[in-house]
Amino acid sequence: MVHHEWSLSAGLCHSVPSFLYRVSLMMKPQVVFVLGGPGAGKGTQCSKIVENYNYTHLSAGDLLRAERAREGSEDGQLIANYIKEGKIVPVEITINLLKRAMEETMQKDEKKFRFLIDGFPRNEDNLQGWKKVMEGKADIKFVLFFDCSNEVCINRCLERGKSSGRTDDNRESLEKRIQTYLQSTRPIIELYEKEGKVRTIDASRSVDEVFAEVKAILEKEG
Ligand code: UP5
Ligand code: MG
Repeated sequence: MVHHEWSLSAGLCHSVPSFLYRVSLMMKPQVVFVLGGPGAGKGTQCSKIVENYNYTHLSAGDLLRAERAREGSEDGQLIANYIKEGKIVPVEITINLLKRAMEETMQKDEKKFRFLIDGFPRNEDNLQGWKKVMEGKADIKFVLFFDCSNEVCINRCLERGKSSGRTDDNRESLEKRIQTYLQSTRPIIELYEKEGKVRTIDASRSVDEVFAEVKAILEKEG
């Protein structure tokens, strides 16, 4: 009897389950983590990706700087201190900002479910915080890793510091940012490397040369 009912509806609604399956996949955020040293070009390349592909760029650093500037923010002072010292803000703050930004984006337009999460996760605390809040709720497609020497990173940030107004684009903060990157962020990239999830790009070349490689990776990954 049960079998009979099932076979009747199976013929009738043949396309419904696959449609629902597609919708459920569409609704789940698809995430690319974008990592690399300070000034490696994460933000620059993410902007170019957004111009050419259907991705939303969320820079954890930009979200933290906006929260730092927000009047009435309880975390503003803490964020300011951490950024200047090149230290990584406790994940409870960052993950809430990221989650809210993702939700707001998808509420406005449900087709915007692809995200470039730039500058996160930077350490073990970030990784655990992501897992606690987002595991099962978003898929990590891969990690784009912009690889370049510390020297190139420092020079780019010092150059930008002439006009950026960023409190951490000075030699003293940069030394600390580089140390944090080497000690805390590289091990996270290595963890993803072991899972076969890292796509490494030589970020020391020109913006256009780097982007050509980014494009090749995105076309391949689909
Ligand atoms: N430039 C870019 N590409 C170039 C190229 N190929 N050739 C020549 N020049 C190039 O680029 C940096 C500069 O280089 C620009 O002037 C650009 O024109 C030029 P950009 O694209 O801005 O590089 P990006 O990698 O984004 O550098 P950024 O300084 O943003 O990297 P950081 O990772 O240091 O900064 P972020 O904003 O992510 O974080 C800042 C701080 O916030 C952290 O140190 C930390 O304190 C805090 N933070 C957290 O605590 N938690 C987080 O999750 C995120 C941040
Ligand atoms: Mg940036």
